[in-house]
Amino acid sequence: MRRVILHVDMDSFFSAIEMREHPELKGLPVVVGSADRARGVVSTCSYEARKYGIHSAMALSQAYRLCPGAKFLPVNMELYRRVSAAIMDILRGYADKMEQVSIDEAFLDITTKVRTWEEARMYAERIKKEIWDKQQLSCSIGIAPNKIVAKIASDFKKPNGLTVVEHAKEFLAQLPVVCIPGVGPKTEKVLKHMGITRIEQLANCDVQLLVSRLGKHGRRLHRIARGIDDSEVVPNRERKSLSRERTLAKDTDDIATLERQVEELAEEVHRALNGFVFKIVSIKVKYSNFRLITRSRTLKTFHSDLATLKCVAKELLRLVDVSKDDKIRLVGVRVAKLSLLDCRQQKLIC
Ligand code: TTP
Ligand code: MG
Repeated sequence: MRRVILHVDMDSFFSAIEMREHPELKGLPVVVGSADRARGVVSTCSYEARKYGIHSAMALSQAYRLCPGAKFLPVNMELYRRVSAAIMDILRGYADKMEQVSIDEAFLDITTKVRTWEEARMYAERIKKEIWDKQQLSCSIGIAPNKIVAKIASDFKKPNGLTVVEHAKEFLAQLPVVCIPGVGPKTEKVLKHMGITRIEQLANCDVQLLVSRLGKHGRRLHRIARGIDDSEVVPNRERKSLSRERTLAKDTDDIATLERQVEELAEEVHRALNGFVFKIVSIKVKYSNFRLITRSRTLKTFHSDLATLKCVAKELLRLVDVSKDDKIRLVGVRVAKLSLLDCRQQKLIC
């Protein structure tokens, strides 16, 4: 067999934990969100609450209007992190390589653990059973020859799903383009204008046309649509840094332009962080004459928020000399000393 990648995503994670802790909530619409109901947002909600149209990131006030009878609970992050750590410990035991990508999801490379796709299915059943027996929580699992398809597959039959995909391209063909991680409303709209709503249409579209409308993102989508993704499962302890850089359309000495680029790159880096915290922020600048400099700052503590990343990156940019004779052709933003926090012990797990 080629690679066998398994993606696990816990079902309605925060609310499932609350329902386990408070069995009287079983079967009810449960909404977990910030304590402030007037201005807060929904972190997640039970599948019963989803029937009312409630979803993550919705204003709590709106959730309340949609279902006044729902049980509203504040976020108990310490508890969720503790449960998350216990689940990740279970998963680690099943994988050649494991990469935790958020509080409730992970990729496992199980290539050497199974010989057939049927064995892979049974392997996943064992994982689901152990998580249920030890934590009384359900999860959904996708198994596929690569990471992206495994992730799409875990979302295919939620909750408590198990989807094994042997032939990536065929599986993807009939799905809507929004099933691809990273296709948000903006990309969906562009694709719709091009007459593309299903992944099969994306796969059959001319790649140059996609690139002309969506830039690099278009090339990535075209590969995914054809079931291609070579990215490896990277064990967390091996992920040391993350960076994004961009060659500017035109060399510039305009600080506002450079700041805007740095902000956008910080946003990209932040999206890719996926639950990691960072301690070092750096920027990289290449001048028109290809001279390269970097500026770095080590923060006192670990941070996870975009505001800090943007702010430090822009401060570092201000340390860089820019003039008419010394224009800039490329900027980059990097974070390093990455980690995932285990709140159980308030210490780093990798
Ligand atoms: P998800 O896995 O996206 O959602 P979920 O586990 O609640 O539901 P699903 O069954 O669809 O997987 O996110 C995991 C947890 O992360 C979620 O329980 C709460 C938290 N979260 C937020 O706090 N805000 C958000 O906007 C999202 C999407 C998640
Ligand atoms: Mg989940």
